[in-house]
Amino acid sequence: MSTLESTNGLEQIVAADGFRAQPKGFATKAIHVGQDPEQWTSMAVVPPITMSATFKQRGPAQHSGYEYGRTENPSRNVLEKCLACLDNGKYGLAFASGHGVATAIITLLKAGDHIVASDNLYGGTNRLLRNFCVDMNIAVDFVNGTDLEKVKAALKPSTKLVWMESPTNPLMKVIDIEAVCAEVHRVAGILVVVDNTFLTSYFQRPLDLGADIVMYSLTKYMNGHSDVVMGAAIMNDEALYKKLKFRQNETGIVPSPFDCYLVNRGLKTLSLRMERHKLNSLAIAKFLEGHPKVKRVLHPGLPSHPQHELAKRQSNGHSGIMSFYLNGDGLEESTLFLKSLKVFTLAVSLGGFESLAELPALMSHSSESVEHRSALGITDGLIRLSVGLEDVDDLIADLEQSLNKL
Ligand code: P1T
Repeated sequence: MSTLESTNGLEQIVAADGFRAQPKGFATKAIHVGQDPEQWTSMAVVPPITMSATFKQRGPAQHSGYEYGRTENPSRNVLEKCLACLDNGKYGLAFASGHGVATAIITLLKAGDHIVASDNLYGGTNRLLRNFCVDMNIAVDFVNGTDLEKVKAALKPSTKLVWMESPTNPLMKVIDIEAVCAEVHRVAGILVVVDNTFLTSYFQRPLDLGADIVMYSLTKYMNGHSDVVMGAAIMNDEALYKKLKFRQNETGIVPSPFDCYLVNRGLKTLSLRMERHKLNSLAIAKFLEGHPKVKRVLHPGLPSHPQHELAKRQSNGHSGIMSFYLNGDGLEESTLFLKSLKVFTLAVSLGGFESLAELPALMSHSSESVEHRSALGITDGLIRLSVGLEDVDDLIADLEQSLNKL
């Protein structure tokens, strides 16, 4: 069931859960774009995996468009076209990991430039910005992205990049992407990068909200099967695409053709998987919110979430990622809880078919300083879940038996 609502004069379809309704055609695009069987002589319905590292030339510098596997690869091109289309973007580029994308984007900057980054990012991204950028003489300021005034105040004449995730890892803060982009773009020459890993193009399309680059750790939902490490960047601007494509080849941060095939296969079920992740995670969030051993649940689909209304306006739903604070904030309690889980696996990463649980303070965000973590609220009692596709009753029973141990 859906209704029409008007926000800022723009009509949007609202789904029964209050989020924007999914635009039509997503699943069809995920299954077909970039992979018309007429493109290859075999007419194979499944895009062939081209492992060849090099390609025959008819004469010197007379190649078919494919010259060398690092520069171009047919399996990678299939995936890149499909990824671009799913984000309503013109151009897609695949990289060897999510961090590979981030590194390639940073190489667009030069010494003396400045980055404004959200204070809550994946621990590894935070580390890359704090160490690598600073070593390259690129300054970085971290600000609370939910506070537009703070973002505005952090911009300098040397600012070239604004970097954010929404929702953030692991605190699930929702940033108003449209408002940040509008503010930042008042100044010419600053790129806004949105890491859309947590929601995927199925639930949120940052380019439509004004971002210049949307980036992914494809390792997560987009592949969805926890068997590939890969990343991607999607954009509309041709000049930017050409620069980043040049860097993709120049730095050599490219994925293997086989991995491209796997991610392309994963995309075929993205819409189905995300719908199930959404249902399972919301049921679990509601269960945890009513549990006496739980202090607070962070899930943008809950009315108690501080940016619940924004999340509904900005995205089409929420994935399987959520965090919660146990009543006791001690390591002993969180360790006992995590070690008692039987269906959830204690591991970093997220977005696969299987349910995972982890302790950000000691795992995904352990590279951040204690001061930074405690200022943000990444305490020893904060648990992050990646709710998978198992039967939700089994997942709830698992959480319950583990909470009962405390
Ligand atoms: O692992 P890699 O494919 O390089 O992606 C890094 C990355 C980028 N952006 C976000 C939002 C991420 O969550 C990650 C990786 N995150 C984990 C491994 C984790 O456990 O949070």
